[in-house]
Amino acid sequence: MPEERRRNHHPPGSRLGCWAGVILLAAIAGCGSAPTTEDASTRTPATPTLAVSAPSLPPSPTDPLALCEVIDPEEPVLELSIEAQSFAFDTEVIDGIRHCQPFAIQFTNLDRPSGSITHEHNIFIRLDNVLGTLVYEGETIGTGDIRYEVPGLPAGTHYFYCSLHAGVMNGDLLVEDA
Ligand SMILES: [Cu+2]
Repeated sequence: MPEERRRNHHPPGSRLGCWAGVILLAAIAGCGSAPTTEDASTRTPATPTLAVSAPSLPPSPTDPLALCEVIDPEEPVLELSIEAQSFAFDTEVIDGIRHCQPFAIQFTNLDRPSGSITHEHNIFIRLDNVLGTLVYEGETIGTGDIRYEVPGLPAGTHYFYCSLHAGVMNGDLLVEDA
């Protein structure tokens, strides 16, 4: 019997709560809509400013490597080799690569651990110069060697470097026109 009374007691209470909630929601919605409309109308004068600034933005950059995506699958991969020793590459210029020709770099790191400065090296490549788009990140290795397989790059003078010692390990990567 006590349980029956409890069961009877609850429904009216919760129904009342429900109605109170609906009324409250309606009140919030009613209050909320007015300022929103005002906001929209006050914001309207700002729109021309946005329209003016939009054309000054640089055009959306296209993927520089997309240019070389359609290549002859028979195109031979150019094999190159580079050594690193005493925190220097054995060349300051990589050349002989043709426009969009994929190439491979057999990279040998002859430096050995000494002190706290890392002896590990890698080869990164950026289009055009040190500030250009990063188009290749070769895996960092300690003493030993690794083969980097680089996709074709558009013709131009690009920039290669070791990301860990960029100030002293860098050079030009030349890709010829045809
Ligand atoms: Cu390095």
